[in-house]
Amino acid sequence: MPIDATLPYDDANIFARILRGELPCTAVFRDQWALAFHDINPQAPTHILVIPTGRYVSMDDFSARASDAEISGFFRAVGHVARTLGLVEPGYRLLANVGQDGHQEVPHLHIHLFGGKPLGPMLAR
Ligand code: DGP
Repeated sequence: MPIDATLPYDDANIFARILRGELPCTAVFRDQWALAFHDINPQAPTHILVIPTGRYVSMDDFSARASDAEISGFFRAVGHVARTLGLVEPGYRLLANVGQDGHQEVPHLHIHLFGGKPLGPMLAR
């Protein structure tokens, strides 16, 4: 079920539990600002989720409340992960779902990083 992105942060959400080490993930990168790990239900040969280490529901919440250091650290981590995984030369796609119409299912900001094959147009036509 998609979430309401205007609700307060829920510390019991699945990505909060992964950040605290209560649930496993297959991590590819972690620093002060971000954690990147393989999506449990990959939609492309490479499907990584990059999440901020701070408590933010969505991109809207993050852009409104995060510090400049958190924002720059997070987006530098996204770029670092893409470069490290060799996605830049063939190309890749970033996606962040927000709220009900965006069909966001986990209420902790996450950027999907897809690659490893030609991905086609962004939306079905
Ligand atoms: P979204 O619809 O943008 O909220 O996508 C949520 C994604 O999170 C979806 O692609 C599946 C992934 N996901 C959900 N639960 C887990 C989990 O426990 N572990 C991992 N690695 N990914 C998960």
